Amino acid sequence: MTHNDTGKMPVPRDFNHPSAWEWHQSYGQPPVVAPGICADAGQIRIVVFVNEPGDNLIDLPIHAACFLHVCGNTENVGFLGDLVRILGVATMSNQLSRRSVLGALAAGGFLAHGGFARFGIAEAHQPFTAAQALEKIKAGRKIPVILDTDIGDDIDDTWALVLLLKSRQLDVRLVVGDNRNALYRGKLIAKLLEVAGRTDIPVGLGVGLEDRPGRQSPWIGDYDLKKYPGKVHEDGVQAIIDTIRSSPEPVTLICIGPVQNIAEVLKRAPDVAQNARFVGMHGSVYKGYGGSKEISAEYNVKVDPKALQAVFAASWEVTITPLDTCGLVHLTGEKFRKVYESSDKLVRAVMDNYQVWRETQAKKQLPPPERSSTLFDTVAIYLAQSEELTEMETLSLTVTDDGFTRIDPNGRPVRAAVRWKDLGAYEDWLVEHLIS
Ligand SMILES: [Ca+2]
Repeated sequence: MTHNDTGKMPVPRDFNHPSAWEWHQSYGQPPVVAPGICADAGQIRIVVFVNEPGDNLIDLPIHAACFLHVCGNTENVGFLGDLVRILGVATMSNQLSRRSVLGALAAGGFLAHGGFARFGIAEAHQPFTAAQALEKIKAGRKIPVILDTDIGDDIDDTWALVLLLKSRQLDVRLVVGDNRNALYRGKLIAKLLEVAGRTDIPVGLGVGLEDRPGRQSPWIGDYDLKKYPGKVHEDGVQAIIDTIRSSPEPVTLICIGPVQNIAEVLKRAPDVAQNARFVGMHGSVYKGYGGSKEISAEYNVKVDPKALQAVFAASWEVTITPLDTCGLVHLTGEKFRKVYESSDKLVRAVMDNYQVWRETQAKKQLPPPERSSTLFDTVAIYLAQSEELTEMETLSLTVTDDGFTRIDPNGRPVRAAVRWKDLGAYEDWLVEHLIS
């Protein structure tokens, strides 16, 4: 053991549980890594590899600052029981399954017993939090953000991108198209950035370089992405990685699509979770579509549940607007009219796209709209810069394979905007920011 800088607490840099050797004897094969706790590169891990490294490795954050990597099966319950005991969870059943051990750790048994401080490890990586980001904004500073968007399907992403470009608090470093059909989405993003006069913002092409027509194709017309005056990254996933890695201050990743890009980011570069926080429009916690009492398999989750599972397994802070809040946002009456009649060129672009989108939906000319569609994604843009109008709850959530975000003691902590304090005030905020 060594001592940390304060000299007060022993730091078990390479702490091996005494039963590692016994385990080795019992099972006849050496562990790939001796079970125990190690600290490296500012990242603390509990590492347990049992026989099949890589085969069924699962990553489960038991605390935003920690990873638990377990590779093995329920034959190793005795060993896992030892691990649980050294972590201070004394009353576990002998019939431990891997899942129950993980669940017990995740549910706070580990942290409640002192967590890593129990072992004198104090220098764990601390994730970038919403509180820190909002503090910077309150102090009058902009925060760097990346937008990952499936713009070009539902129209709310177009509203969200324009809202983002209007923000005086958010410094947009990159916009990447999500959910495949990357060339179609890239053209739409680039043309909107040209309208905004913001070709300083790079465009990234996400996973799936197809160029299929979409509902906003008539607005894109014959726009040539090669002529975009700014930078176009053909590998948008790598652009996200590079932007986060090279940012001197942590990045807020705003995700308003099914996050296949982000799953790929985390696969290639799990370290980015240490310099970013995740703010997404995802899921359904207490309410479903249209405020229904039945929760829904929300679209951004259902398209690719495994992608959001990867996001939830990463060690960053996760904040979401589920349908509970974002699914209630529409502009009607005078509020809609203010936007509809605005002469601002970006708002005109939104309205032109809205008209095209409505026509492609209905296959016929419609009368001028009286109201917006549901503006789900705008709420993620809002949450990246303010939480004053929403009630936030930190819930233990799991992404199920059928696309639900369920409250589950085996889940991970997620900050969710579960209710509006004042929906009308949000609608006013939205209109004012759009037409400003
Ligand atoms: Ca979207």
